Amino acid sequence: MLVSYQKVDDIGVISIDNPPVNALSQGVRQGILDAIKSAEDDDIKAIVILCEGRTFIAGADISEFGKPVQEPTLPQLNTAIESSGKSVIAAIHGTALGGGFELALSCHYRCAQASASVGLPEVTLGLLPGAGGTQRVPRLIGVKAALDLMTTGNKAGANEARDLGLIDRVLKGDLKEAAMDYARELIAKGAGLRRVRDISIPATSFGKEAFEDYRQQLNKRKRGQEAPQKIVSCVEAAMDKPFEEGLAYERSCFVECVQSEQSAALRHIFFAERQAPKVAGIAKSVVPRPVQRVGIIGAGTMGGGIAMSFANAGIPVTLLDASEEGLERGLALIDKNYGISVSKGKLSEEQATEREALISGTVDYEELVDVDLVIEAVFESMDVKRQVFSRLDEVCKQGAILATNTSYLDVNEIAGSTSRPQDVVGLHFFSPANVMRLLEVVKAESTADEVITTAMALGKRIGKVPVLAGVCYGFIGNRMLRQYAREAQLCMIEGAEPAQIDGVLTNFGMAMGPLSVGDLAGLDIGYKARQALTDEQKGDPRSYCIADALVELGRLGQKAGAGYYKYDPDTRARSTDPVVLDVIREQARKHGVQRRELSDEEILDRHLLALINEGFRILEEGIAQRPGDIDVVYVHGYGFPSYRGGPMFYASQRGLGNVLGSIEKLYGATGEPYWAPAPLLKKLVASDLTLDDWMAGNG
Ligand code: T1G
Repeated sequence: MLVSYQKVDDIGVISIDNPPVNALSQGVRQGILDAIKSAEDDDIKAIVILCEGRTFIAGADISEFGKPVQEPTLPQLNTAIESSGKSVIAAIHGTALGGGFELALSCHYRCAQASASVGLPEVTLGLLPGAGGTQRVPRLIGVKAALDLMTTGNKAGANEARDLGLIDRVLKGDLKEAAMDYARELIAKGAGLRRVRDISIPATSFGKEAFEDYRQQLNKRKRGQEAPQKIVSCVEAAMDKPFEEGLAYERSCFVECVQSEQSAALRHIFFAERQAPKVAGIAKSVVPRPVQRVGIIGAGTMGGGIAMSFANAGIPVTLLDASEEGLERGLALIDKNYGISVSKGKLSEEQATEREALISGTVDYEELVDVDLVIEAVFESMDVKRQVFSRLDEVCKQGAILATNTSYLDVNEIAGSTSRPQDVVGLHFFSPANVMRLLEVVKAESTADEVITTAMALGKRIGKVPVLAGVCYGFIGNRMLRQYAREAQLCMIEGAEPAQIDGVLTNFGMAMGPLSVGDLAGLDIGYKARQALTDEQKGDPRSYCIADALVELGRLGQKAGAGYYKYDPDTRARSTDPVVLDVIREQARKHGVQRRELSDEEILDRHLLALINEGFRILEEGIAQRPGDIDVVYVHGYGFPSYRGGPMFYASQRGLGNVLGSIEKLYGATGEPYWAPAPLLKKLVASDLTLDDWMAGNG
């Protein structure tokens, strides 16, 4: 039964039971409406609405979007609740989000368990609160607080929500009992019907110029996104228009958002993130191994960041380094990072201390005998890694998982240096590892299903988005990045300046342009890696000659104050450097490249199509399970704009025929093998199939 109604003394109790998160499906909306009508006719004095299971309503049912709207709509339901002749009290536990919290706002009173939180995260789905949230919230807590709540999508804990005025009472003890007591209290004092819609917003509280300033801030904070700006307009309407007109305006803006490409993309990412950790072909009976203690080899930047990821999840970590000074340096960096989090207000002193205390250091492998998982994060050299793994093989207990953080080396070869290849897996974190959410879980030939299941569960437990990858050079993300980075180099030597290339990609929505990323990571990393390769392995010299020339000039990137750009020593602001333009022209001359004007469109297309073409190859080879996995990799590991859904979703929205045609043009113009269209792309276009068709087994 999705919704039940029962009379308890003089209180009607409406209980919702729609696992897993009590989403407001059509059946739930109808059930609540029917229950409200039943309660109207009962001789009761108040109505309590609460939910079974883990949480109060977590929002509209996102899976219904894109389908025909079925009545009663949520705004209709909320109007019925607010117009009720009986006081309606929302009793909140877990997370009351989106339409769930909007339903609570249409109630006359709201109470919540101290552990509960409330929020309007619609903006993270490219939407806006479309069931009265933009009209009721500013009436309850004022314009500025309402704008902050809705444009960030952040949750507010019960106490903060009460202090803001979003809820009236923080409950103690059992939810239902405490909510019933609160209802009786309201009845006893004749609290009556308190409709949020009747509250007016002081006209002087937020002027036109304040709204304009807020819009400017959003242009920076939420660059390129449509929904945040619409939220501002809806809140402005709450000030300027009568409630019903404000609701109607909100509804029209909401419908525009639901139909927008940005919202389709963000909803795709929402579900793709939750799909990614599910591994096809592994039986549900395979349960994760317990992981209570973790060891990490290598106290460098990556090892330290990984250690923090586990400590942040409350998992004790033993951090091992080859030398005392290496270990000290690593622990000092961890301490510094926690200090920064505290100074930024992201963590309290005690939280930071508690987490840091979970990380202990050692130079002795014998201290790893009891760990359930070890993650190696040493220098990217196969010899070094093989030595580390054979040592771990000697020391670690049976059943311990031995993981490598390598970003492109062959995990099969690493596994081969142990007597237990079934326990070896790749856990590829992204720098800074305590911040970036992506975790590539690399399954080698012998990796046991149980190890993969454990890695996926652990990835979620430490707040990452785990994605399964097969073994190849660069797995999913770095393999695609090589194609993308090549195009940046070729566009540069053919005629574009670094600022134009980075400008085109950041205007598209990338967090950073490819050349700025190079300067951030350090140009010497690629340079050193290339020294170990033959000319044949290095590929087209035009794709690295500029980088090599800059490194040989000592321009290693941000850390050297100069790379593709020069950096202000104080502000680290980036600016074009004529020296670099001379280097580019010199390398073009040296390699016989006739420079020309490149359009922004050409630059953008070449970068995106390079990612997409490689993505199709990765799918075809089974290196990634699904297109959505590739999208999650690029959004959470490489700064691809989530409101464009990732490279493969973008390709689908653009149309695979259009994508193929554009790639074929590049192939025709260059004759380069990497522009040969991926066979899977050609096959889908030839059969007029989409990637969804292919995933459904029709391709
Ligand atoms: N609709 C449908 N399914 C949902 C859902 C939703 N709103 N929220 C979660 N699920 C599914 C999810 O796909 C997964 O399914 C399972 O529930 C567990 O989720 C009119 C229009 C509530 C904090 O944005 O933030 O209301 O993979 O793995 O980590 O203004 O889910 O098990 O098959 O995330 O414990 C606004 C979205 C909607 C909240 C729980 N609401 N959800 O986190 O579990 S728009 C949201 C969450 C709206 C109104 C507008 C989280 C959670 P499966 P999970 P979790």
